[in-house]
Amino acid sequence: MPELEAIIFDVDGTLADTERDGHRVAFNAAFADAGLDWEWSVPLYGELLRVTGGKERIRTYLTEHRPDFAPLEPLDAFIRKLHARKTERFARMMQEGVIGLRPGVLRLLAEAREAGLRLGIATTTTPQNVTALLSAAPVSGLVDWFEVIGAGDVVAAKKPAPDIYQLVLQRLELPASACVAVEDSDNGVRAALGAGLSALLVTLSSYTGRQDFSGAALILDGLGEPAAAPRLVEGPCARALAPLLAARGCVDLEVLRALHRCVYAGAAG
Ligand code: XBP
Ligand code: MG
Repeated sequence: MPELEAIIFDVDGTLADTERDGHRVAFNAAFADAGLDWEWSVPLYGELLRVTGGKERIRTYLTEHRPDFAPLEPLDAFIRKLHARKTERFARMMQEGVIGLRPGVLRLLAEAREAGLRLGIATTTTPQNVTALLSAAPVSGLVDWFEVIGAGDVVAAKKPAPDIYQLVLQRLELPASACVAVEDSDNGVRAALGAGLSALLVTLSSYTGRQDFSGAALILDGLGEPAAAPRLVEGPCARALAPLLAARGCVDLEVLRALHRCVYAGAAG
């Protein structure tokens, strides 16, 4: 039975519910800054989220919704600049505290750190976005709690490809079986499972409730806090973990250790 040594977190949707009121708004602000009358509505953005990565998302939007659009410069450069503006807008929004960490995130991170577990991040988002989000948290130096931050274009293929998780595991010098991963989306689940991270917890976010999480060990509607327990959704470890989750009242380290045991030793207790 492997020992649990690290927790690897996704960012968007997992550490913070950033897509609808963060990234989407920042994209629209960047479009306006560039003099474009494009507006990504909440439902349209939900469709576009199937494509991970902001630059890739803009490209898909152009192909599918603006086939006649012809920028004055080469398309790659146009998308790069527009996306850079979006990153500026998003980072500023995070600095202003528009979106905070999800309930239970700081509590769990602090508990894991205190217990000597190692922390990592595996995300599709641009590195500046991670720094801006974590720097605005009510704990100074939070970004340094993460030993490895794998983000953005450092890998050739973004989620659902497993590359970003493989990179983070390589940098941690750990096998997948020594880690629990926390995700919120189907693309993230495919990426984590593709890298062998079977001890996988899904915490649903605003856009991801109806997605397919097959293969994830446990699906909840959040980490919860002792006064606001998370709702159990499903997953092969759901039944085994339900009593412990009810007793603890939220996802804490004990629950994560039990999840890890459920996957690797077939037992929740
Ligand atoms: C997150 C993403 C990101 C953000 C935007 O996916 O898809 O593209 O929406 O980030 P995940 P950038 O949570 O699965 O990692 O615009 O910086 O690319
Ligand atoms: Mg996510």
